[in-house]
Amino acid sequence: SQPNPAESADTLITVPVVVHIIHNGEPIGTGQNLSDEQVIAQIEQLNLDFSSTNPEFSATPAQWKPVRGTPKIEFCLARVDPQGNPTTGITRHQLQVTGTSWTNNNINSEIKPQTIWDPLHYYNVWVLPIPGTTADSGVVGFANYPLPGQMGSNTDGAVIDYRWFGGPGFSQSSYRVLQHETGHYLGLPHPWDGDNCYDDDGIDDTPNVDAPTSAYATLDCSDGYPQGPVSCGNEHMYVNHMDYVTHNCYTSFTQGQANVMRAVLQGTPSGFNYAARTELAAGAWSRCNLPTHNTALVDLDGPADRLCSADSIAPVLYLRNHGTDPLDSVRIYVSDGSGIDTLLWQGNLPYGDTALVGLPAWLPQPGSFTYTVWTALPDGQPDERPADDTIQVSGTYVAPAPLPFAEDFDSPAWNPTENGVFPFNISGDDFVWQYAAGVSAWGQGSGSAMFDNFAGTQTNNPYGTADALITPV
Ligand SMILES: [Ca+2]
Ligand SMILES: [Ca+2]
Ligand SMILES: [Ca+2]
Ligand SMILES: [Zn+2]
Repeated sequence: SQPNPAESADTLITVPVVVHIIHNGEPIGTGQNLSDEQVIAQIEQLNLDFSSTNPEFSATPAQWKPVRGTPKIEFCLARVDPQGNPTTGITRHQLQVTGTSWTNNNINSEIKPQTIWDPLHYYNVWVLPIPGTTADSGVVGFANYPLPGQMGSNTDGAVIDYRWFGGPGFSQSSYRVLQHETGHYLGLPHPWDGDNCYDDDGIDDTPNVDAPTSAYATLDCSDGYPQGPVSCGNEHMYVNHMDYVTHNCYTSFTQGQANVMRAVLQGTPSGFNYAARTELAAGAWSRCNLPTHNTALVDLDGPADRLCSADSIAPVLYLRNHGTDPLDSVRIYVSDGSGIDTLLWQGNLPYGDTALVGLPAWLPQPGSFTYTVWTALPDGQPDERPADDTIQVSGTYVAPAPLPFAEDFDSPAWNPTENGVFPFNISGDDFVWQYAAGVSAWGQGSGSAMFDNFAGTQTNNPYGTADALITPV
């Protein structure tokens, strides 16, 4: 059994954010003058990814699951500005961005100094058109490390191109640039830091590589996670937020990265020559617009993606309070598709704490299943961030069979599971064991199980990948 990286005893660290929208006079919601809703959606996605409640987290490929981690950092749009006035945490400035590239422009010289809020107490994020960048390519964001001299200066923060900023339901090119730049802002280098195999990022659990994944391959993770390219003898951990990869491939940070970011905010970064961003987190509640009622489902132990046990399962749910009001009660719903169990959890859970909730014993039926848990009405109130209220596990249950067990693969019905045998695509690529009609084995029988090693390409049927036939014994 693996530790639950989504759960950790670490306290939830809060960071106030101000988003500066730089525009040319367009109406709000038009062009680079992004709507409040789009900004809020991006901050929500940032919070899902920094609390490991994003839906992709549990899909992190098996070889990286043991090191994926949870920063446990909550970003909140400011509710008071540096002068003490109420605010939405979103400012709008009509200012012209000039220049020819991401390094030759007026962003650091004019835009930032004219608009920045006290950088020791607010994480400043500027959303604007970066010169030379388009919706398809270019430098889509940049940020400074927490280095002495840069931290607290009038350029301290992150810049994101407005075409690469938003959330699900909006039409940006990606909503994962802010996560990457926030990683830099909190001290994370790229995994390929140094551009060779001799220097690395100073973090033990990120594989040492010599270039971004995008320099080796254009991956697509819309239909599973392919094998990553290899450099310096290591497979690229392309699902990591600090890599460059197609945006639908990101799932997680590592625990080593989470530790560095937390250390920067708690004032004890080691191994890096960083200053500490302690004032950012200290007393953040007084500057922050945090949800009052918000539960998050951070993990689910029990229903795995392949099950071969005849015993019933006792699933355990990890429920975290992300609302400022201590959580006294919440409704929990459980379904495997054949009905809904309803529970009322009651207790007293402070902001940021996690409760382990035992769910009703579950005996899966043979075949594929989808097991879903969701919550509603924390303290009887609507949940203010519904995106983290559901957790779902899909898989296949094989009823154990007695010995001796036989399967001749003659009938197409074996695939899947005439007798409980089914193909399992371990590597998630395009090729699996299949039924081959009319192909006998040494003249015996009329069908076979066949794996086509010669079809496909290095991308969709790569060397070195594994596929399994699962039997019920
Ligand atoms: Ca490393
Ligand atoms: Ca919620
Ligand atoms: Ca395969
Ligand atoms: Zn970067």
